[in-house]
Amino acid sequence: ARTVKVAAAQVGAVHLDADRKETVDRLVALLREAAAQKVQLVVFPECTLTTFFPRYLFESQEELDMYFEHGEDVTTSEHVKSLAEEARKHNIDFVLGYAERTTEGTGYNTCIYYSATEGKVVSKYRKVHLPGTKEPFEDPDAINQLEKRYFEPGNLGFQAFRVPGLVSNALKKDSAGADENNAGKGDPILGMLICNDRRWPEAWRVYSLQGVELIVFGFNTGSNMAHLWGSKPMSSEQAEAEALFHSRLVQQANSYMNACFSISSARCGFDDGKFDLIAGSAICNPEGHLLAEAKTKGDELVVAEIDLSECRQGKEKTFDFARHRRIETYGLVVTQ
Ligand code: CDT
Repeated sequence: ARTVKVAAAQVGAVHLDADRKETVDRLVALLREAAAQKVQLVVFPECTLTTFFPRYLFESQEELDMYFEHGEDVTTSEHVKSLAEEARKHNIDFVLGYAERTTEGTGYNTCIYYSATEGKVVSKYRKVHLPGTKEPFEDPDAINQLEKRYFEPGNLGFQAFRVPGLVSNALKKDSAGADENNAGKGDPILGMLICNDRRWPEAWRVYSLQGVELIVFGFNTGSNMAHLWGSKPMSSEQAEAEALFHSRLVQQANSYMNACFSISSARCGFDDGKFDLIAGSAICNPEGHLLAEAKTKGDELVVAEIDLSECRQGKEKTFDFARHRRIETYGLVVTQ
């Protein structure tokens, strides 16, 4: 068995004027709760440290920059430092989403994997699929989604990585490459996505071709994004149910089709008394079944024990990509 106890640390409302330290204190509280339950890996949402600011138009660069973390390593920044210290203390790994401003000044929607065993960030991912528009909607009632204005598409690709220290029986010699033939041996192979990426099968498949056993992602999904998605008019209850349905659908279907576990973590609730975000943080197995799901729209730890060896059936039998894929017929996917 390759057993790991994992959690989605769902984070409820974070308002525009939220104090960064108070927000991080909430994350530390979730991490402590995880420690009490002997969790080994905690996944925090997309842009966890602030409200989901791309819904606002900022004319001033200075004001916008307050929502970004500056520099190479977020875990050494003033506020996040305490989260990393807490993680080392309890020997818990974590994934954290945040808005990154590089030293060259580029903005990315980023997440990192922090390994408590290594005491450092072992992988970084920058969101590839940026939804929304560069210009705000003219309709004053529309909810903006200005990610294309504030971020560049991620430039790090979908790089699978090994995580040391998570499973006790991982043999060093088997931990060499993160690739299809090495799945199920050595340290676990992980991949990270961010929010809208979860709706793109290509992103999952590029990871599964590297033998990924667990894909993790955070999200901020509006419960009624009619302007963004051009969906037909429906009641706010129906719109929220539909958004939640699609969120579950893509997580469950892609976990099954790529023979991997997945953890999704929501930034949710009612931001600024106006913006409603769906919850539904969940842990899914490689057969596409949800093992645990959030029950609230607030701060909540969603926990499950997963056995990564359960990926083997899909990877070696049901799909066995090397044997059954027909790449000579897939050209259009990357040429158009
Ligand atoms: N953050 C993000 O990528 N959200 C998109 C849609 C916008 S809803 C705020 C999503 O795919 O959920």
